[in-house]
Amino acid sequence: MQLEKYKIQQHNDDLLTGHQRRLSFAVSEIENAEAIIQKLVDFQIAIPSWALGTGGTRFGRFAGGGEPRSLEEKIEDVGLLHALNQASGAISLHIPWDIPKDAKAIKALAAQHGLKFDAVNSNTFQDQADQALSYKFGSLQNVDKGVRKQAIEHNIEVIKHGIELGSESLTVWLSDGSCFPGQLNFRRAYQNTLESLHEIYAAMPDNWKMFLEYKAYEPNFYSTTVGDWGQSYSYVQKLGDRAYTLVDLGHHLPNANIEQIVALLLMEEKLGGFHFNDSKYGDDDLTAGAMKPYQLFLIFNELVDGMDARGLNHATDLGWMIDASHNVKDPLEDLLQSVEGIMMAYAQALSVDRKALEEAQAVSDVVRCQEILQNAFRTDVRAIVAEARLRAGGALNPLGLFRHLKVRENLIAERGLKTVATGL
Ligand code: LRH
Ligand code: MN
Repeated sequence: MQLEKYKIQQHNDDLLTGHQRRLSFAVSEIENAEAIIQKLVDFQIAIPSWALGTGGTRFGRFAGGGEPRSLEEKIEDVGLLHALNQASGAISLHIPWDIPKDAKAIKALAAQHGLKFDAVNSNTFQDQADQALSYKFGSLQNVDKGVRKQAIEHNIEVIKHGIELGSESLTVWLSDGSCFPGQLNFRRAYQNTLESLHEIYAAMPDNWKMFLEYKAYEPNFYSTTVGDWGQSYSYVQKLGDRAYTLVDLGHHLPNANIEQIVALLLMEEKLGGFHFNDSKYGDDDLTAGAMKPYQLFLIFNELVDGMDARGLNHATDLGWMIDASHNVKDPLEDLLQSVEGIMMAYAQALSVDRKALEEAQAVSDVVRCQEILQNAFRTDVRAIVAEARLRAGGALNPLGLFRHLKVRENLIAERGLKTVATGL
């Protein structure tokens, strides 16, 4: 469904007066508002190609209708999100769920929608119909050298698809691990995995990055071979300068201090990027900022501090991606909310009075430190985030316009109720 510019203009005209009132108050409250708005305009979050349909669990899946039936329709849907919020300017593909049949045509279609291709994701956690050897007992860790070879070749295949689309990074998430004590020799599993990752790393073009995503558990329920930030860090240290750790917010054990992990990986120059989502219990893949918005703010607080300490370009030097699954929400509405949640956390982190915080930390004035952080977290930055959208040509209220234009109803009319998108 194409979204005409005049419809966004009309929507913004109706909301402008209220917006300007809220904006002038926010600007009066936030010292560096102008600089923050510019940073927000530049900040783009990649949308996962595997999260444009209804997700499910082993207990059931409740399809919402109008889901994309092809990669072309997925690009149209991400294009629509980007037209609404001007902050979703990239799509992250998962192979083989989204193999481009004609890469040139797909790249051109994405460009028409103002979209680039972010990291491509390999998949050695499922057996494909035409696959010779099973990944039941793992892929890169597998005791069978033939299985490891098959998995390495798949990753190299994924890199080839990425090169054709203009992507410059590969995300490797391995479900590899074990379900019972004694099932696995941890040292051999580590060595097999490292040896295999070396072959994949060597196959990447010189300007590519490898993101090694860790996860505490699921689908294995006793050990995971890339199970936490320390293990991922240990691999990427050995692999080379262009191997980094990827932090999926849902991949930690309960109460893990993710913002501290982020601060250390960034300091060690081994933080590659994120899969943003939220969770209360496990890898729930819920809307970013829906459960723990303060944690998301604290993570961005460490990101802004750590990136500025190294003079990094906020918009381009790390991989900003969403990884979510939608069991009860409309997939596109959920993604609009996730982008908004991330942009607000980033804007609040940019508004932190860093000089005052450093002075308070230097004298261990714990109370003042909290006051400074929570003042930023309690600052309403919604008008600032909306202003960035407005300046970039987006809608002041993306979700409101999405509903006003009856986008889902139109997609159901166009695609039908029973269509199922590839992915999770
Ligand atoms: C694993 C994960 C990984 C993807 C998959 C879709 O839980 O986060 O990033 O490959 O979800
Ligand atoms: Mn992920």
